[in-house]
Amino acid sequence: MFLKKNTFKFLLLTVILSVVLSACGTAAAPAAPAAPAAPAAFGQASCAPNCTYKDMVMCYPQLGAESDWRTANTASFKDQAAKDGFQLVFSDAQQKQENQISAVRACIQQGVSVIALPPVVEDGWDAVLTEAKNAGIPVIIVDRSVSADPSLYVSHIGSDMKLEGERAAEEFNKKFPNGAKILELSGTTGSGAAVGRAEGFRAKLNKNIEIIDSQTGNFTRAEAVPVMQAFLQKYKPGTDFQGIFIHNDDMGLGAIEALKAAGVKPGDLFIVSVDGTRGGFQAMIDGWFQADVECNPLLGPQVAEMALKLMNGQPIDKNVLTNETVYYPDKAAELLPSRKY
Ligand code: GZL
Repeated sequence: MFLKKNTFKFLLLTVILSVVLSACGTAAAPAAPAAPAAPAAFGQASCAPNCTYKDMVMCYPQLGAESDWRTANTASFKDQAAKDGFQLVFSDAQQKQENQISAVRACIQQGVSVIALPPVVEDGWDAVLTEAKNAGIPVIIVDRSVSADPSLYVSHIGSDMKLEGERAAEEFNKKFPNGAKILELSGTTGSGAAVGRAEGFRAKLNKNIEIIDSQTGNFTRAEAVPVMQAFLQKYKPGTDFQGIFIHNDDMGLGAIEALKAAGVKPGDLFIVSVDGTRGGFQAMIDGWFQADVECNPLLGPQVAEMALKLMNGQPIDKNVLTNETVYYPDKAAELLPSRKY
């Protein structure tokens, strides 16, 4: 009897032990350490990947209100903010870089989602762009370019200013196959628009066409009047010069005022302007401009889309060029009613 009882106990113990050991043996292996979460993309917001425009605060430290082009550019951003429902922190720097830099610093302090910067000139942005980067705020350069290292901003969207200059030169090359002497009324000194247009113009202009003088009108109608008056004091229209390359329509309208006062008639000179504003179209209809190279200011929709992608941690292109063309008098009257700026 003793043997039976102990055998039973032994067998029971064996069963218990084997159940316990097998349970241990089948215990889930320790979970592998969770893979580290992918680092957030630069500029990604805490609402990612579900940010909407309601979450966006865009800083737009506009450079000024110097031209119809700039007015249309401002409206493009304000209209898009109203349409999409994002907050636009807008300021007007009155064409002074120090004012733009102060506005960017204020936006950094505010902790905006994105800074869209339309730089008045190319140089002098490294410090404030570094401050924005160190604050984790992405910068999209809008319209004109900057000379700062591209690592300091996420993207640039704007026109190919060199191509605009080349397109203007091609008009003079076609008009004056046997050569000519021309004047240049250039934009804001040191601005990416003026630098690029001047560079492209000279690169493409035939060698038998001579630029006998060039002065800046700072992209404004008012400043172009005395510049054109001074040109007319020095050079006889038609005799000393046969054409003018003007970096934007507003300066072109100022030049027309001075030309009219000096007795010059539409068509006496070959004038090529840039922007393609309503004023430029009217100058083509009236016979003053023989071509107007398009420069599109309506960048608000694209920049808003780029900014929302950044907030949601999505990649955006480093360089976005606007598609543009050249307008001519023969279509100006037909197209004028549909012009948006
Ligand atoms: C060009 C833009 C220029 C326009 C001018 O992209 O920066 O500035 O050509 C404007 O009309 O003032």
